Amino acid sequence: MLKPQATATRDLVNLDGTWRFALVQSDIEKEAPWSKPLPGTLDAPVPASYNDIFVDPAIHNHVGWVSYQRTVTVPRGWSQDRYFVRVSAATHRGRVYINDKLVAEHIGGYTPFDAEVTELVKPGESFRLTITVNNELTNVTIPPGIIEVKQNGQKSQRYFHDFYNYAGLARSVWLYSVPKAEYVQDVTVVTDVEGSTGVINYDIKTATPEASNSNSSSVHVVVVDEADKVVAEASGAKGSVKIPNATLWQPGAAYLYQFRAEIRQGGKVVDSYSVATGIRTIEVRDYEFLINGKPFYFTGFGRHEDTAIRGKGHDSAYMVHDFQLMHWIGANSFRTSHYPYAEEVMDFADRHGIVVIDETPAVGLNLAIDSGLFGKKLKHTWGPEYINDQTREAHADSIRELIARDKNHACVVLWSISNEPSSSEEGAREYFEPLVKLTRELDPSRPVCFVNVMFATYDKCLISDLFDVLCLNRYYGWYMHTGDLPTAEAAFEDELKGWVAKYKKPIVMTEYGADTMSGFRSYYNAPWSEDFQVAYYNMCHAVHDRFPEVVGEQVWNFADFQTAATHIFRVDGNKKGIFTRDRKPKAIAGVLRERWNAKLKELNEL
Ligand code: GCB
Repeated sequence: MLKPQATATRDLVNLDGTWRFALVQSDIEKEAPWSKPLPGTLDAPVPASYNDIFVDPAIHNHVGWVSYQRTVTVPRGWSQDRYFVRVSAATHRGRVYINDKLVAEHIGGYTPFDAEVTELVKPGESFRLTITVNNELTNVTIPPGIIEVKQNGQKSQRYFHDFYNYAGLARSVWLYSVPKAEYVQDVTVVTDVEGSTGVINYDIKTATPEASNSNSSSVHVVVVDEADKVVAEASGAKGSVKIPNATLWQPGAAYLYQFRAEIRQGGKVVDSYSVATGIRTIEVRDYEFLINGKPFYFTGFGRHEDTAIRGKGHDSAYMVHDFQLMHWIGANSFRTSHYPYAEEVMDFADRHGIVVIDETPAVGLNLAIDSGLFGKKLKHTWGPEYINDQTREAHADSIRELIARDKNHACVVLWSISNEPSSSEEGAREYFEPLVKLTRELDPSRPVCFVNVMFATYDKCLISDLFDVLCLNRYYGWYMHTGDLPTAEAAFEDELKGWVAKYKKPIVMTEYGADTMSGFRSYYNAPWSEDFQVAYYNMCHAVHDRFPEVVGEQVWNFADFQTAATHIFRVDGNKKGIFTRDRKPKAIAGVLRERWNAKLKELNEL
């Protein structure tokens, strides 16, 4: 799915700003918030999660629908166009109304959708745009959750993932146009390298909504380098173009060509769309992860889209600052834990040569963690009562939408289809096999992983052989052998030996970390102190360095982040950040900086 862009044949109007806002208090069909101006006096910023904007527990804790509303005018000049409202994310379910009419509904809180307006409002006219957003998570949504009704009749939301269920319109809303007669609907690029020649294999889909003169039109591609020089051209909707002496997209040294798909009619360009394309290869060979044929070592983070007040709201200042911090500390990669991030973030990673493990929102498919941590009776994850066939369909949709959105990003080197599912529980294999197959069909060009939870060790995990890379989250010294680093070290090393002996696959440590209160110092390395965090990471790194099969380390987490208030072992959120929530470094930051910059130097010298 293409991100809207302004070109000579397309326009783009940004609808961000403050919108009218109201909770839906009763039955949404009866209240019909779209049918009239919203009641009350609240305004909400877009993009932002709404939860922390207002000083009102009723809004913060609301479970159900909310409404956003504003007036939009269709530009006068759009009579030859089709036009759409594009919602970059409505978490977790969104409906779009043009005046009184429902024009789109979408489930899945972190991927975009469009609503066509063309037939409903003429150019130059205004309309009431209402977007209703629902934050409920059930056993058939991704991520899943459970809704309970309290004694007082109010709904409450439980979920099994460790980040706050921020909701609303956390990413931009747009109005955009495409040419009515024929336009570029989708572009897929897959790159390759032959000696010093870069190859872009492409597939362009066009749409001809009005049974039209498409016979007389043809598709062309033009590839332009960073100096704006045309370096290759070709004709046809499917094929490949070659770029002699291509500059490759490298981790830490990005280079992007503009791959322009054009529809031409009688020599005239009637539509064009450009995809920023980094030419690079990815390969998993034995236990190596190769980018452009060279062994790669992931340094960096599991992250969250999370800041004070905005929640998951996209913010360019935070984005640029976070990338600056990653550069400063020597991070060459991150994982979009635990959901697809804003498209702007993916574009930025492409531009700055940061490698991304791109993850679906399939997190919390695990009732064993909850039972294990709190000593509750073990409940089964896989089966009709919780994660069932319908959930798997929603999961499949989340994979389809992630790949449709992010397939052209050079930065994406690995798809992660789930974080910490209950992979050692009976039923996991039956659940995952078709999803792995689907991912490979949708994108044969990239390796696939899932992220393994600490209980599902090499002797218990039922699905690791289905994947290309072993991604392990391990908390030896924190959740296990808390504070006892010598015992933790021995246990961690033992487990890694088990994985290495059983699988000939690269291992990426996708999570390891310790909660740390910024400013708490201890002569005795007490857990929660900055000193313990340093000692903990030094222990883990000593173990990583004993295994050539470990090809990456992404610490948990980039910054402190908000979690559900019902997690009594969290005080105002998860504190495993290397940076605080407002991006101040903890003592560990300097230690990582030294280690990772040395690693990057080694990599560059290979
Ligand atoms: C995990 C989860 C992550 C949590 C983390 C923790 O294994 O993948 O979402 O935040 O542990 O800090 O407990």
